Amino acid sequence: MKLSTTLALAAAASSASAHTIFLSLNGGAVGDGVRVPTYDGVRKPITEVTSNDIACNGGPNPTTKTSKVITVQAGSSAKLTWRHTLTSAGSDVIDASHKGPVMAYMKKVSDATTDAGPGAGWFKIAEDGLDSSGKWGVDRLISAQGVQTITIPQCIAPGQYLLRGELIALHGAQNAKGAQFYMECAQINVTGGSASKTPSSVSLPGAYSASDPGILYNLYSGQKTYTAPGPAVFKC
Ligand SMILES: *[C@@H]1O[C@H](CO)[C@@H](O)[C@H](O)[C@H]1NC(C)=O
Ligand SMILES: [Cu+2]
Repeated sequence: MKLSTTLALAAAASSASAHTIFLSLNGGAVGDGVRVPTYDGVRKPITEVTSNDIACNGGPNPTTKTSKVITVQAGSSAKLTWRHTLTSAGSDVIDASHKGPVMAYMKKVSDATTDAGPGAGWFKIAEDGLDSSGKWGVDRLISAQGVQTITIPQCIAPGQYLLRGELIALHGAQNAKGAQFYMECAQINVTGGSASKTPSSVSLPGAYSASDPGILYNLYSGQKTYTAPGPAVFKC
């Protein structure tokens, strides 16, 4: 390997040393049906909530297309695996300093392989913020070796959706644009949904504002509560 390449890789590794990626769904291969960044070293958190990149990443982190659409049964649990890099083990999820909520959203689409993500139609299906003992969703995600377990609502319509896993790291969120947003979108085909309820939905970008109390948030001031940004979790 050329020296310049070695130095570039070392620099990239240190700058990315605390970040995280939702890289596989239900034990599938990395990037199989999940749009992951093309290369760990250029991965940057999204900090601009009004950017289209807040939906399914991209922008500073080009994502890899995948032709796979993962079949998921409505009402079943789904497992989203988060890792520090595309090749990290389960002991390397995210730096423990990156405390904050772990969430998931869905959006009904006509073709999950081509829908870019930004725009209307997003509804929140999971949210794990701060509990009464002071533990964060990120703490629980690390304990679970990076596996976020959620339930796909039973009452939604069958068909194709984007499933967006999101983690917000709040270690710098006391400053404007200091919250770091990590997200990727999986391409899923929901089977067996009863279609008995239609979730109300929001736009991404649009649902978040830089001054939301869950985005401009001081992690170090001893606050005992936390209100995650975005809509309430949709319940059947
Ligand atoms: C989604 O599931 C339905 C019902 O099984 C099936 O007819 C359809 O072909 C599937 N679509 C994709 C893209 O997997
Ligand atoms: Cu980081």
